[in-house]
Amino acid sequence: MFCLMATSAWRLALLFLGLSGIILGSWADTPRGIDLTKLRHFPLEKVRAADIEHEETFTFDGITATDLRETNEVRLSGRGTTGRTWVVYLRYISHIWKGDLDGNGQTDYVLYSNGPLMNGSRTPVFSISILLMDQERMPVPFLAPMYDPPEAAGVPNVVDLDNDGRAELAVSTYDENPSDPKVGPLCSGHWVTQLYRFEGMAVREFRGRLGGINFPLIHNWTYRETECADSGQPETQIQPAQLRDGSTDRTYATTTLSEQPSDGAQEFVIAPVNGCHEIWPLVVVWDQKTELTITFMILYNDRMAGLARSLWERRSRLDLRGVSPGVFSERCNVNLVWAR
Ligand SMILES: [Ca+2]
Ligand SMILES: [Ca+2]
Repeated sequence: MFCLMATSAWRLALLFLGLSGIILGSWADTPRGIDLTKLRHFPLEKVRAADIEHEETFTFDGITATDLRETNEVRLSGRGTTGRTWVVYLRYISHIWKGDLDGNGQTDYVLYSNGPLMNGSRTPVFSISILLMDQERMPVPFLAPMYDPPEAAGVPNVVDLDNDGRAELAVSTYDENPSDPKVGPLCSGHWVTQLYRFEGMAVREFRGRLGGINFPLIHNWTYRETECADSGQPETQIQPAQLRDGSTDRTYATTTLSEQPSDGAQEFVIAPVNGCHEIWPLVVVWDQKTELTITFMILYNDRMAGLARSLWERRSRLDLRGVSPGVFSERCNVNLVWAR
């Protein structure tokens, strides 16, 4: 689903474009069918609306954010009310917002970043990283790649559509599965907007009608009459929209690493489970007795591979949450790995 997974497919697509001489647009010039700025927003308080600069340390609410220049990452660290420490590693932070998303009385954090995905014109170039804080002030993470840029005024994706004081998160994704049969390949597709709720220290997809909108909201787009001609006859077979499983509220499978991870590898090779032999985790929680370590996907450093080696050496149990089949067989996208 993510473009990291589809490098080869994109090479083929670019080759096709090069050969055909067609110049197509991208997600930026296709209608999404929903304007997030018009929705009822959940009020968030701004903590910071500027990059954390190289080697800077920034403290808020007892949490310390440090830019680690050598490894191109930002480390957040804090301590729960029981004295247990927690550490979060992520690539970059451009904005920090806070608010009680789930209504449990504890302030949660919404971090906006560039990346971590790249590579291909379908790639969501931003991401929203959420730390839900439990009653002991320990964080539970959630990462959603985003097409929407951060805004100084607020986070348009964090909404309260039913006005109950609890937030929902609207996440839009883009595909090129044909939705218009009368144009050629890469000339049509879908925008899908899925809605998530924060419940029980997890993220659960909501399906149904809320705030006058049916979710998931699927909007077909096509380049017919612009870049792509109407052929007047069926060219392609319509395919369903890609729906993403972004939920983290239940464990889909439990497994272990089955191979010693290689240097720099972002994927985990696991004992096969539910058709997955390799996984790309967006976030890994390593739940140890004295410390909780959370690693968001970071490209171009060895953080995830080093973590995988530690999990391999300890034969840690891995709970997989939010599992979607990958573009290629047996390699799955996993929203959250909880390792013990
Ligand atoms: Ca909360
Ligand atoms: Ca709500």
